[in-house]
Amino acid sequence: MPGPFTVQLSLVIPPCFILLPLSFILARMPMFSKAIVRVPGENFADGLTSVDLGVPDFETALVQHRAYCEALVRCGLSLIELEPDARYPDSTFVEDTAILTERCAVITQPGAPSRGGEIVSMAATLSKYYDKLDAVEPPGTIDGGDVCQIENHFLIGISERTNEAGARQLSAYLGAWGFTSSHVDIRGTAGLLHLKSGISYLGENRVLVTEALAGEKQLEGFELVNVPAGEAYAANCIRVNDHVVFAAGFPTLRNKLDDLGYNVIELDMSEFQKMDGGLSCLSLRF
Ligand code: CIR
Repeated sequence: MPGPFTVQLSLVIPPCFILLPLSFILARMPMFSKAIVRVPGENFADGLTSVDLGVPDFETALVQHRAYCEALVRCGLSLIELEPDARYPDSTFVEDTAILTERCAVITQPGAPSRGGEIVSMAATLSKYYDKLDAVEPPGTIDGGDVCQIENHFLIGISERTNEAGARQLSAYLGAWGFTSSHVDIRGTAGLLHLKSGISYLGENRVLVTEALAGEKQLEGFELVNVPAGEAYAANCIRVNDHVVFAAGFPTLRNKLDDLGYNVIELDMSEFQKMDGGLSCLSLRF
């Protein structure tokens, strides 16, 4: 029989908090043990892009992707490597197809029609690692690139790819697992495909941010590391356990990270940049 104390607790604390171990509730940077990656297919250059940097070279993209995979292994991750999928030229950008956390997994609803089918194989893969998969449904759309986890809080960008309905669905799923979230409208911010094109969480209460997003109210209270003008592409980097994986060719920001004491692994991303892809979008880490 539950005593009066138990009854009182369940009245004031949402059930998800009662079920979650204390370690989940304490703020901390998630530690990752695995990453899902997908080798680019030969028709990678047929994917979507909004930049005018030329056509990517497939062989070079393969070399860069291999180096990316090796970097994740160096960070302590074991890789789940998916086969190229020629039906979806953008499918190497696996991050957009799911939101993975240490508690739950949500299949997205990619905002670009040509990418919608990518979620099918991702759901099949993730079902091997998560007991239950939530999924954002139409008319909601959401790309993983718009979702930035900051400890137990998620910033969700409303963008050309992610609409309000999709963001609301994701917030509801995350809320059920004890996470909080808030939405950031980036539709008026030039040059940002996704929220994480302009922001990365480094851990230690520190956010890397481009000038365009630096005044964002949701970032008050964080230590902001400002991305210099001309190095905006490097704002998309990933903290993976004890390392920060970072795009090569952005020396001012690289020096700042060194000065802050991060263990930086630099990678050449030129061929992915030509297709609007950043470092985070080439993997799903969990
Ligand atoms: C696209 O436009 O969907 C791809 N060419 C690039 C996606 C990059 N994804 C990401 O930054 N999360």
